[in-house]
Amino acid sequence: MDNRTKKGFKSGFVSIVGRPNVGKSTLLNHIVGQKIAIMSNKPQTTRNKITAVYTTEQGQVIFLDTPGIHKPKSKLGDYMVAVAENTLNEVDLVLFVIDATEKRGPGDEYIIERLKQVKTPVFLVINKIDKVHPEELLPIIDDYRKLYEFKQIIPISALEGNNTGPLIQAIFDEMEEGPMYYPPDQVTDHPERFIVAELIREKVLHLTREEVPHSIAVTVEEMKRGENGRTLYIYAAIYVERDSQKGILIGERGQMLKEIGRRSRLDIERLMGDKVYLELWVKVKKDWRNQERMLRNFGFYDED
Ligand SMILES: Nc1nc2c(ncn2[C@@H]2O[C@H](COP(=O)(O)OP(=O)(O)OP(=O)(O)O)[C@@H](O)[C@H]2O)c(=O)[nH]1
Ligand SMILES: [Mg+2]
Repeated sequence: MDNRTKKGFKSGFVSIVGRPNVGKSTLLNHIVGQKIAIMSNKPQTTRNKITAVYTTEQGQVIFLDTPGIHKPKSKLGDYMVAVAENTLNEVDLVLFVIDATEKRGPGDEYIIERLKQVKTPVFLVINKIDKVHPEELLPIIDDYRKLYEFKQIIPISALEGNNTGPLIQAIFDEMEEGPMYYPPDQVTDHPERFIVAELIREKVLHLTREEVPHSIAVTVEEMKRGENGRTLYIYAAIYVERDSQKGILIGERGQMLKEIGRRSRLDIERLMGDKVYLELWVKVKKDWRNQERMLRNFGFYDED
């Protein structure tokens, strides 16, 4: 029977919010079993709202992964935080993710203040429990419970999948009967070009340090199939803010760019199931993170 007409089919929207680097994107990818959102150990990895659709017999949950909420230092930062905060009102449930290994800080308190301003129910998801002793969890739970009336408090490891089954069940329990918004085989509504650009950006995040990861943007300039229909030709540009960063990305005798290209190609081939030919350029665009026109060019602000 078509689920769309099935009685008892549940659906809803769930936003995943929290400070940078707590594991929001890792959780999203784990739930849908596919890499939709890029991940790295650098804070502020996610820059846009990333949609992932999870469909089962029980229903359909649309997860929104959001940029980590932080004190913005650029127009891009302002945009990122606004994206995350704006979801709070639009969804049926919020997952507030914290890192069990990090002390509660002003960033968490700021988020809790925002949560108090909306009526949306909130689960506290304590992530990275694979890194702490179970005894360390109780004080964390006690501490947070005093600050806000969470509907549920669920410790998990998004990386290892510990306790994520009960989390998913608790999410479904919170959803009301509703329509199937997306076809059951669809996992995201982002265009392939966006995901390809993100996968390239992820490799740069993995291979560079300090300010470089924050200073780059990636655009796919062209994506076309070869005559045999099997090979995918992709031309992409990596934008940096300074000449010195361009030097870092190209590397000695071009080794760095070659490695970024190699790793990206493997990931893109896995995603597309086709052979990929990838050509990368590095371009300098001074201070692009503060230029509205450039931000628009790179696809930020698209939604408003
Ligand atoms: N040990 C451990 N590491 C984790 C877990 N979940 C995520 N991580 C790691 O934490 C880092 C950040 O993960 P992300 O998923 O990119 O974090 P995020 O919250 O999306 O970060 P932003 O997009 O920057 O806000 C990565 O190095 C992950 O591998 C977990 O359950 N256990
Ligand atoms: Mg993220």
